[in-house]
Amino acid sequence: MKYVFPEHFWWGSASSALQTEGDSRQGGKSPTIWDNWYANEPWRFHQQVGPQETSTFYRNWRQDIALLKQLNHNSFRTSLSWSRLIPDGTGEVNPQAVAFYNNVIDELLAQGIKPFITLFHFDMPMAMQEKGGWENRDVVAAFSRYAQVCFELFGDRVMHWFTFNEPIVPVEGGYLYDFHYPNVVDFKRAATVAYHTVLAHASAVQAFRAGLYAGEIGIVLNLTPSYPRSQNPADVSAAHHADLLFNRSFLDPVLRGEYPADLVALLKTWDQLPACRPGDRALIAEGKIDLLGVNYYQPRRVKCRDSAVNPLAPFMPEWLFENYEMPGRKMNPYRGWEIYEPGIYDILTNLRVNYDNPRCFISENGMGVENEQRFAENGQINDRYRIEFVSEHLKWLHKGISEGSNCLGYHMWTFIDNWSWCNGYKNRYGLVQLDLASQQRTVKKSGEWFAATAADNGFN
Ligand code: BGP
Repeated sequence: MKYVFPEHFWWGSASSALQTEGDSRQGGKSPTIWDNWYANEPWRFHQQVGPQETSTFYRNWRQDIALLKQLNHNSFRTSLSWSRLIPDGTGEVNPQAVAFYNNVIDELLAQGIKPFITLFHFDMPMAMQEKGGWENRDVVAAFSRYAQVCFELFGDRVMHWFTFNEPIVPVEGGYLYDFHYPNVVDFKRAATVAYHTVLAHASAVQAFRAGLYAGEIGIVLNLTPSYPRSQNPADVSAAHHADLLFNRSFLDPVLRGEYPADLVALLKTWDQLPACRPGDRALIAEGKIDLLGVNYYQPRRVKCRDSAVNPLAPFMPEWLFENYEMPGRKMNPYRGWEIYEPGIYDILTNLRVNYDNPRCFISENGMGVENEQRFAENGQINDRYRIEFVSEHLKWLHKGISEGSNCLGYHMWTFIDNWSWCNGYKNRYGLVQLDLASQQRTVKKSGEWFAATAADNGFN
């Protein structure tokens, strides 16, 4: 069977500023939380390099955009760096950064590649974190002003904007599970950070609408379908709670313009509601988007708790459910994440049935692999596992579209092996192999496969 995708389908990949630009202290850029974390806490990452070691897109942008063209991309998402554009977070705009991003956007357009631009991809300027980061409501206004600066500078050419990439990740990593800066474990602070992120998103959307810019604005969410262990009501309720906390806490505000009533009731019950102000509701209602980016890597499998919680311990999501490893599940043997291709179809179906079928696209999907060099044949990585991973996901995506889902494209994570937040270069995701030391780029087999698929708008 041939899987043919709709006309004008977006084929491309995603990346982010900090993971690719390098030169993290050059060109007038100020440090982000990540630059500082790696500089100050190397004991956490003893074998890893920090974000200064990348494919150096800051200097290699022309060469890399030529490679995107070679891979038949018609669209490409990357982020702007707040700390490069406005080094102190709120003040003067850095002309060197403006020149760099103008070059990137103009070159993408010259090559027939639509620039999809994210405003914030995990990289909080240190200057803003010192003021409390997303815990401080003032950062909402600072972000909104940064967004307006970007719309003014680049809005004549960028037609697809995204306020945030995976806003739940800094909440989980930084305020719940201790794998991101600032390494706090406190649910109430996590809820405040999530709430302020939603307000920051809505303020940016409001400014975009007020400025009458061309094009559209959205957000990129990592949606993890939550599957219960069984249809037993306790397991189903556990899955519902996981969905509320990790998907719907962002999905409902941006698609429906309001929080789910049962999430609000849940947080009230546990005395975990963040502080709200008059006018917040109206602002959140203005944050409804034009386009949803869906990042999908793996599902969440949950069950009800087997044991009672300690009522004296601080509240955590795990009071409401437990994660569970489904026996016989298919694993990515090179990364440790479950592979469940129908999940992509379930997400699309949920959006179609329960959210009025929004315009959406798959904004990240991909397979991280350790020690990928072992699959090299005649100097090229023969990553047939990645081709299988992508084609199997695309089949389920195709099914979703054929049933009416309004999915407009598929972007892979990622174009070139890149630096990752907690893993450095351990897990490689690229369609193009990067030799970090020599900076040499070599297209992998999956890159050739992807280029052919994009050119044919489908595959057999
Ligand atoms: C997503 C992020 C990306 C990227 C990817 C792979 O959550 O948006 O920035 O890092 O995951 O994850 P990792 O590099 O941790 O394997």
